[in-house]
Amino acid sequence: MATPPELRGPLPQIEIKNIKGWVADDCDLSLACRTMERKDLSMKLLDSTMAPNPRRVRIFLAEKGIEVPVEQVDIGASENRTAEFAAKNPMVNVPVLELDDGRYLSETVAICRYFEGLHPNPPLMGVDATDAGFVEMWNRRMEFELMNNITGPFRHSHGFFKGRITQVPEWGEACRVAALERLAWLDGELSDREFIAGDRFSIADITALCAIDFGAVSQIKIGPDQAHLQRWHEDVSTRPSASA
Ligand SMILES: N[C@@H](CCC(=O)N[C@@H](CS)C(=O)NCC(=O)O)C(=O)O
Repeated sequence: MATPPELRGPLPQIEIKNIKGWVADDCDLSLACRTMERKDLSMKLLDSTMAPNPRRVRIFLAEKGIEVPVEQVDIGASENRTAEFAAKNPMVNVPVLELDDGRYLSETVAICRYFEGLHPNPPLMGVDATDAGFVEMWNRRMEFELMNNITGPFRHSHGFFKGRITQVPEWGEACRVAALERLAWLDGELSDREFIAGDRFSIADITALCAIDFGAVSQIKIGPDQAHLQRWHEDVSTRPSASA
């Protein structure tokens, strides 16, 4: 077999040392030495099946058909609050993506943004600059207005967070009231479009779904009169990714 042009000529003087995750099959400076092969993919998602934010990443990956090795972090046993975990993410929360180069990427949207860049299809964060702007707007609303208010009562009243954060039960109850108001508002928004950010499923739907499903732990639910929100919830819940 002929040697491809880019591989002809003098062999480069390269020293192979400690390139994390990459090893050469054969280091006798033959052709094979120039073709490095991935041996120990170290990318890993630090996950918790108990929690809504890691679920956002799992659904995002499932929508794109990306498989990433997953490691469960037992947040119930405070495994995320050890010095070892804090060295990976000083915010001591999941999800965290361990990259192949050994760095740790945290924050749900940052992780999703990374995968959107690597695997643009199907687009979940907008198809052009305008669309990306609207998807971002809706995703932030779903985070700030829905996720934060829906998780508020749990964070501020439940034993899980005792000793983890300063709990202010009155604030948790104010969040409950706000969460119910936001559900009513979202029901109206969904009266004239299929998905949260328009006519295409996006990260904003993922955030809203994970927030609303987590509401069950605090008895925050879509109201029986909120037909548009119910229709949307049924649609997005029946997508195969919802079980990720
Ligand atoms: N802003 C972060 C929030 C992550 C977060 O709140 N993670 C929760 C689970 S949903 C967590 O790890 N909680 C455990 C704890 O606080 O001890 C993100 O978007 O990823």
